[in-house]
Amino acid sequence: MTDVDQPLALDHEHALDRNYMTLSRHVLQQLHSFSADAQDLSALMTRIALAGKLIARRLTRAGLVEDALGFTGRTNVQGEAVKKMDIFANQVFISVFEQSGLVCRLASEEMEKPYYIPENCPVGRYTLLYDPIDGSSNVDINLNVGSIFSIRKQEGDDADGTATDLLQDGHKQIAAGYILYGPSTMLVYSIGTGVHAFTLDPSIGEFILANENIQVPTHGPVYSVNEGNFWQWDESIRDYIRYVHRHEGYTARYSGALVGDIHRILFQGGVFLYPGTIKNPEGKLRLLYESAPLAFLIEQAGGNASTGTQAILDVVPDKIHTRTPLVIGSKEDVALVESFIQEHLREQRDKAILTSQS
Ligand code: AHM
Ligand code: MG
Repeated sequence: MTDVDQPLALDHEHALDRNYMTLSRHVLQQLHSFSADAQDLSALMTRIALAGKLIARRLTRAGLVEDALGFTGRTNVQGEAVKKMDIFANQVFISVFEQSGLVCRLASEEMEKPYYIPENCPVGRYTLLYDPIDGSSNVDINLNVGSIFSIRKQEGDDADGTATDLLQDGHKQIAAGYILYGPSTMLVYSIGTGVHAFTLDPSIGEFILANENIQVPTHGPVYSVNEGNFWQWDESIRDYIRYVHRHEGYTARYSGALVGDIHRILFQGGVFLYPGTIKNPEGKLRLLYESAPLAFLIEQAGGNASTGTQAILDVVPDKIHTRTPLVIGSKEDVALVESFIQEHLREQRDKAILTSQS
């Protein structure tokens, strides 16, 4: 071997020694199977990844192209102002699942009713639930946003189009995750075999495995909450916040985009809270598109998610746009918030007993 060959040989080895694990291969590997169900899940994840790439591309050019930034002038089913990127991203998910043969229905926080793809329905056995752009108020200021997704198997033929089979608890999810549009685009998913993160390599257009079997620390320093709502909360939540103010080792982080805040907590530990307020006793976040998928993910990573009094995954919604309070993150930190809530409930019960006796 000549001296000239040597560096070339080394380069070649280095190119191969990082195992470029793609998302679709990873899904099949996780399931140890090439069964029809495994192939379906792999195909579903590949389509979600495609939606993520299309949205990421639009976001990176949002300041340069017409009609990417700002509001549409319309409000959605929850009465919130709709942004142009919300509509674009919502449509991207629909488009990538049309002609997929996999998904019969898509339900998103931007659509009042599920969207049916009739040509898929005879064979498409899955429903995709999603928040196309989570934290969309960040779009116009070029900060991170995300997409959240969840997959459920369709139960029954839903002939009357009421989608009542979606009104079931979060244990019915077979996959969930998010795409984070930050300095790089990351896709984090779980199909019930742990939590795995992929980074988009734009030069080859593939999501490449970055972190496998992520475990959320049992405790972390971060508490992530919109403290502007302090006087809107129940006293128990105010007491928890007073507690973290008075104890060392806590630090506040709040980005205005749930996906970014959860991503930080997944890797570094801590707790995210969106409690009920006087105006919205059930909080802001929607169970089927936000809280339940993230609860599925965080539990797979060894963390916890709760309404404060009930596990998020046990909550049965009464309509598809149901909201719930959310406390999610490291096990110990979620338990601490819950302990403040329990303490207040005990005090209220004791007071009620005393009043009834007097
Ligand atoms: P969106 O999906 O309509 O953007 O709303 C959800 C977002 C979350 O990403 C974020 O945590 C929260 O709303 C922020 O709300 P607030 O501004 O009330 O703190
Ligand atoms: Mg959202």
